[in-house]
Amino acid sequence: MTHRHSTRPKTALAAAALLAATLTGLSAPASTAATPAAPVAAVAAAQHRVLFDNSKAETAGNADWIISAAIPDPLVQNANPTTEKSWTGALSAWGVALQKTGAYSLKTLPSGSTISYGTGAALDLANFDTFVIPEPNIRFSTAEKTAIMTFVQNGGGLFLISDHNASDRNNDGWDSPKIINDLLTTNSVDPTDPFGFSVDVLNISTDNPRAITDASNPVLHGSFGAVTGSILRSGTTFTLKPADNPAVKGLLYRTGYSGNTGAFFVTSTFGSGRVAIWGDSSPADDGTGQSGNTLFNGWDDPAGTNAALALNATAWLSGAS
Ligand SMILES: [Ca+2]
Ligand SMILES: [Ca+2]
Ligand SMILES: [Ca+2]
Repeated sequence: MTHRHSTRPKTALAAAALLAATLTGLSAPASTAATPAAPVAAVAAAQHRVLFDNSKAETAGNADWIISAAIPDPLVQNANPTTEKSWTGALSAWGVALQKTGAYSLKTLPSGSTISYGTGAALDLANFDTFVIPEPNIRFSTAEKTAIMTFVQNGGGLFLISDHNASDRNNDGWDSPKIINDLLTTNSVDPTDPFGFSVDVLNISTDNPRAITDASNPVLHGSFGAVTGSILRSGTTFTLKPADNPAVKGLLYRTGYSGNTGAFFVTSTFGSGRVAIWGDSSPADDGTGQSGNTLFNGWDDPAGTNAALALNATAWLSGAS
């Protein structure tokens, strides 16, 4: 499906920038070429655009699901991050790992924003390849549901993370399982399980879900490493509904489950876009973030290969694999 990116002007722009960088490099004196060339090269290579959502109370309670406290642009906090602590947020390990490849451009949709598609705004979904919604805690509006679904239908990548039942961190009556199921059943584009799964309304205390065996799967075997398992620490699972969308595929399962029940990480396609969903926010938690939050390092937990799973999935959603 990489064809969906070939028609976008960014490819030509990136090629032009690369050519410009090459020409600059050729003409620059050897004594000064190394230092100034680095940021130019990074810009030229940044072709996968990922937007992380923070418009749905993703930092409520003990959640701190942001890649950086600098919003919308994490580079304002540190333009050349070296470790997850270069950026502040419990998802900073995720963001920094992508940034360090030089192949990603990352932004965060600020609190108070409206998710849009096709408005021409700088943070409109049409300007991104992938949209990550890490445990939403506010229900999407009708217009936002249309925007998300149309974005995916037209080739966008959507990465959803659900937490467990009764995880309403901002006490507005809506938690992430309920919010995601609402998206899947009441939207103007396709309200009948468009991606072929639904979120189970469960609170599973602990498990270490394992990956299926599929040597050719780009999420389980991607450029960020092999995925063998993940961790579940108060989370949920998914029920697959291939009759609604045969593209749905369970990649990791809760212990004792397989087939259409108990899936912990699921991928699918819709229109020309791609979708991934994870059944817990804990695996992406890198254990450090803004003060006042109780965080745990799931990202590096040896009981899972959570970094590889998050990063490979982001790459696949973005058309990078
Ligand atoms: Ca809520
Ligand atoms: Ca959890
Ligand atoms: Ca962090």
